[in-house]
Amino acid sequence: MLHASKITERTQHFLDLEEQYGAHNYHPLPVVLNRGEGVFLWDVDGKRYYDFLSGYSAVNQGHCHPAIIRALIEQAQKLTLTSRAFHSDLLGEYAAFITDYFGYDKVLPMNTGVEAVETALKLCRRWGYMVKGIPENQAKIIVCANNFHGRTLNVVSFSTDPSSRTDFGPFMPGYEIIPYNNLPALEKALQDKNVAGFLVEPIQGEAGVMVPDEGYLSKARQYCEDANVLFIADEIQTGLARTGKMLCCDHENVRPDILILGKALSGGTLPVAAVLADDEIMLTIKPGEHGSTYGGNPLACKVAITALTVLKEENMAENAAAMGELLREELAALHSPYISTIRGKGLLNAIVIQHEHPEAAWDLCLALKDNGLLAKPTHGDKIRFAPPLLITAAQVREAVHIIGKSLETL
Ligand code: IF1
Repeated sequence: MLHASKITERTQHFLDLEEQYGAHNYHPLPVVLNRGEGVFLWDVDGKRYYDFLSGYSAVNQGHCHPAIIRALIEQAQKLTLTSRAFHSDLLGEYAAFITDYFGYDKVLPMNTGVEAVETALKLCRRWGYMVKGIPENQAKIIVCANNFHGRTLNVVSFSTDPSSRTDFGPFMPGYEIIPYNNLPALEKALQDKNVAGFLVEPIQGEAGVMVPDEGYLSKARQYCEDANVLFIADEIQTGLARTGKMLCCDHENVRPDILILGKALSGGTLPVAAVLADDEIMLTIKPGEHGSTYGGNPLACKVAITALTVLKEENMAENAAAMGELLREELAALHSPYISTIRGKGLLNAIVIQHEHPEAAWDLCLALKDNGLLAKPTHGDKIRFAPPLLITAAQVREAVHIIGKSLETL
């Protein structure tokens, strides 16, 4: 252990409760938070932190954004859920708003990101059978190695991460895994006439913010079009201004056939996800063939309209682009011997730690915590730096100062 982190009695009390009564399905940093505002979080001892994880990009608009919270409170006092057995006055308004916002015929509203991914995969298979004419149960969907699309059994069926898959079998068939950022591999896989779709993250977040080569997305999209295969973009983490454009696909003017959104669609208030597509795809699912209890609930609709509105009104994509440049420049200027790589787009960034001590990235995150900044390693030696998109230049500089000071403890 390179860094003995300080844990107060109050913090330890909450850690012990979780340890005793909560499933051990996470290994969080030893910090207990009870307040968030903008780029900041506070712990139970009143200590303030820069949030450099943003709820894995669910809090792009900043913690407890006033307009989003106001919409949440107002709607929560009127009507929260009708189920889809009946109509509400907000689903139609939201559907018109979000389809205009992203330029698609229709939206299928869901809750968590993985539900939206499952929905997109079902739509893709339906389109494959009903429109492309693939023989029944022969549809294939191409995915990339080192993907992260969620944790349901179907989705982990095509994960290449042992910790997501081991001892969860048997797995769902019909998926072909190819290397990410590899056009020849995609071109080869697309020769199979039973391929219905290609599911891809425009940047692989969990893999450690792997940014593909310039042109990868646009050429992949073109190859799919030529092969009559649906290009499905999982923008759950990269979308909603995080990478400096409203969608990461916008950097290459790529319009996915199926667009998957989640996380910041609610500004971090409640689970809201969405699948957008045109009629030829969306109408392959008929009434009663798919849905969920909370999908499209009026509370989620109201919050999502506001969450999307503030992204544009507060120019968060432009700020993410500018602040991301500044962050990467300032990190490079540290000239730290322990940072081997700095990469990212907009405010989705990661550094790769090089140090003989295998726990160095974790220990650095403990030092960052003690110095007032929260971040967490992904896959061992990579640390994601993804603050809320309203961060200012002065705050970026202060955060990098904290990172520099913390690196010295290594
Ligand atoms: C965890 C990772 C990030 C996602 C993409 C779908 C989903 C996610 C590109 C599913 C969710 C979350 C899940 C959360 C941690 C976080 C994560 F580390 F797991 F991989 F961000 F990189 N597509 N990502 O990133 O959305 O069902 O969770 O709403 O499971 O630990 P969800």
